[in-house]
Amino acid sequence: MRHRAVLLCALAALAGAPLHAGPDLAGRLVVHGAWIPAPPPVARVAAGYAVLSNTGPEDLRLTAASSPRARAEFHQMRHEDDEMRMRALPEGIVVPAHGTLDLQPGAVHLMFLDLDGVFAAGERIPVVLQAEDGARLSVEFEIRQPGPLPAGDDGHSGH
Ligand SMILES: [Cu+2]
Repeated sequence: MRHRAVLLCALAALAGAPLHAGPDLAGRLVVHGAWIPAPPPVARVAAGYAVLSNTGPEDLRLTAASSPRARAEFHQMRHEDDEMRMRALPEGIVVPAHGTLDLQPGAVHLMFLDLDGVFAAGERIPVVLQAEDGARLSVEFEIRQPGPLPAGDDGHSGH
């Protein structure tokens, strides 16, 4: 009995540990409402949105994101020549000191590429965000059905 309790404690400690050793971003970065609009089953890409809050006194640059379920890149949508275009941000994104950065449609977002399997509504996709100093934070993006389709656009999706 006693051994079992000790083992459970050890497992619980492991489960709470960051995915990788190294400094932790917890306490400097808070992530709220991380979600992914459920992509069509055949899609190979999906976008992730969230509100990132920097609780610290210095700007925080995030330079990388990773997930076991996809390749992840920071992207930006921008209006160019009357078209919305998306470009990768290899230099990363900056969450201002004591401020927030919204990853949202039409703006900066997290792009998931080469999806591993279907991203189905209800699933939670683990993601590790990494700052330029190497500190990391593990978060989960919940896959949700996007808002209702415009009226008249649901003719082919019923079953
Ligand atoms: Cu993108």
